[in-house]
Amino acid sequence: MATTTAPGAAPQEVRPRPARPRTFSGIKPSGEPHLGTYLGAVKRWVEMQDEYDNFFCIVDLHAVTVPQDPAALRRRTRELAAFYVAAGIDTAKSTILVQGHVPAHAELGWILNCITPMGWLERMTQFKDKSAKEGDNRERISAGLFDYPVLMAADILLYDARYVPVGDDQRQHVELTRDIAERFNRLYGETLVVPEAVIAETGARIMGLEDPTQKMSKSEDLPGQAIGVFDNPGVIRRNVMRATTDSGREVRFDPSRPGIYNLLTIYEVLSGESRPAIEARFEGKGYGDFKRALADLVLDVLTPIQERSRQLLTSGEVDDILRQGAERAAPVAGATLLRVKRAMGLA
Ligand code: ATP
Ligand code: LTN
Repeated sequence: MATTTAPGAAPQEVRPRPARPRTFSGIKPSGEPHLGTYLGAVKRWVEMQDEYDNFFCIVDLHAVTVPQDPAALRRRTRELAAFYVAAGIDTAKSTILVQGHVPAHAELGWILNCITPMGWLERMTQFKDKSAKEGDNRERISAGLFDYPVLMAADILLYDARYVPVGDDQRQHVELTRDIAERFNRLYGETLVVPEAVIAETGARIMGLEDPTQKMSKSEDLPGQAIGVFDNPGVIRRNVMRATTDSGREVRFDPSRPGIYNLLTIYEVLSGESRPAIEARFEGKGYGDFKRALADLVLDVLTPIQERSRQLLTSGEVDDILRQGAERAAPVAGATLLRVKRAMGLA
């Protein structure tokens, strides 16, 4: 770890200087994690983790911007942590933490609220989309949903993260984080590291299986839209076979055919094969053969992850990982918070 501060000790004012550049990213425990979250986020984290000093978060405080059942939230928080580990996040290289276990997130969130103009938040497309789903009814949309990107900025800035590996839908929130950090630094002097989004060229926007014009999402109402990473094999196979495709036959990467293009993209990211190699493999075969091969591939990847997740959850290992994660994260976050407070005259 980059800091020498012992867990529980008073945070020191020194800026933590990690030997490797920092990364920070997170996922909400608000629904079942799906293949889009895996391909757009977790798989990339696993691939990048050797080069960086990583903090991967389960952002429970973001989940409660919309109503959550308490028991389900508790269960999903543990399951998501188990999924991170089972998918390959190595706690020797990366810290896994629950956002709500480190109070500095909420505290810096409040402070940054006070330097973030309302106008910046009003331009966030995710807020516009999510509030449109509620009929733009201001009585039903929480202030937390509006304010959500400021808490995300606090998450990232607390760890002096240089890189934020996310899916394409989070690009605007990382840009906002940069604006907030720059504004803080202008107002109070160089204090915060200005981060950058890291977005893959392929797989950063996996589309739904039923409606391939919409992002695969856990808050979608269409039952076959997402492949849940914990779904059972029968459900996964059925949903892949039923995925919406056009009436063509050729298995080719053609962006004007969004259904088959999306399935091929999933195949590409999961297999690591090149597009020409994939097209050659399915030359002369129909959509049915391709879908069967895709379902096999998805199951080859997800089945061991599901088994390992189950072990981590039943053994209680995941709870130890999260306890240790909070202990490692708290001093790093605490040091940044203290720097911010000193700069503003709050400490
Ligand atoms: P919701 O749609 O309910 O807001 P979500 O399904 O987008 O949730 P998040 O927790 O918001 O899930 O996303 C976690 C990470 O996964 C983010 O980095 C996000 O960009 C990425 N991600 C989510 N969905 C996709 C997708 N369909 N394709 C690629 N990346 C995705
Ligand atoms: N807003 C993100 C989740 C998120 C996040 C973060 C991602 C919260 N804090 C910090 C990266 C870094 C989402 O909706 N997927």
